[in-house]
Amino acid sequence: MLKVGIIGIGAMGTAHFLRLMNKINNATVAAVSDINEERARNAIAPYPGVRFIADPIALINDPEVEAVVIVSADSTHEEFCLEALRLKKFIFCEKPLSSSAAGARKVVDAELAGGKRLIQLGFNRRFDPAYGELKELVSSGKLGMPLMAHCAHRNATYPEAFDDVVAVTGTAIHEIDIMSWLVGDYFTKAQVIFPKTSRHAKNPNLHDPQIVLLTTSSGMVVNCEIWVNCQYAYDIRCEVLCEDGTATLPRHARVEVCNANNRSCGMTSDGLNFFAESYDREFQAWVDACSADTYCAAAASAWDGYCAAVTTDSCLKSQKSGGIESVPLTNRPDFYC
Ligand code: ISE
Repeated sequence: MLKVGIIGIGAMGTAHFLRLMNKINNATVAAVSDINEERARNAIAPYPGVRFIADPIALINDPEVEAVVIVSADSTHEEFCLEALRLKKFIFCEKPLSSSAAGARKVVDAELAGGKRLIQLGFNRRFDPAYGELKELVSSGKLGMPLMAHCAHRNATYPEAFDDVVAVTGTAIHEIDIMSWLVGDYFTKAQVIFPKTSRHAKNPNLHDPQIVLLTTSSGMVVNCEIWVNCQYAYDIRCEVLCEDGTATLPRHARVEVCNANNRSCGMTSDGLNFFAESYDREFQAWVDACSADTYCAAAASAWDGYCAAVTTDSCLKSQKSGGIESVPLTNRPDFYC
């Protein structure tokens, strides 16, 4: 039974906590840490065996904690990864690996220096069955070479504190990772374009929607619409245009209702619910890998987190310049191949 410590028990941390306690085989949560003690104590109250440890560094160092799940604020991921790496503990870190490419590189270098792959990054869509099917089809070559892709990432609403930076490092980063994984290529150019902004964008430093235009090393172009206050639901779209046809992510697996001259289909505003199956699968894969003292090859690594961070840095640059920015990626070390 793998004993896990969780840092950060907000909405996503609580969902992961409940998942580990109730759904995932061969794992249990030994302790949690959060800046909001009351929130953490409420979450663990039904589970008397779980301890609250106020200091996240103390949680990572706790002898009972064999593996660490990092779901705290994005700006803390780097520090907690570095501490867990120092102690050679297994890590599940939510994206982003760090708020900057330089920070992500530090984590990669620390993992390389330790000589063992310990980090699994929470790019959950790699475990989503529909994305899996899309990747299989595109890689099979049955539709010919992929030429371009249209993606849309829509959140019903976004917290007021979130701005253009988070729209890229917290939201567009999912599109960046999944599309690079889907077509097996990395991005060399990035540009961000601001259309008209919705009145629902509450933060004056948020342009909403925005278009992130990415070009892969082989010349494929991926356009991603990032619209985080679309109001109507959580909606993720992806259409890959290949030489001999197109492949599209199914819109939803909900029952369609026809009634009173109307055809409708329910949607959800909750991304955790939308991708629930992928989260379950990524956590089971992580626990199985840790228990076998190895890493899950199907999951995103620290290197993937670094590639995504280099790409988001270029997007942030483009938000300011308005131009096309290069994505300065270096070769993947053999350690991550
Ligand atoms: C959030 O951090 C996520 O990971 C969600 O999947 C995404 O839809 C949302 O925009 C992010 O803020």
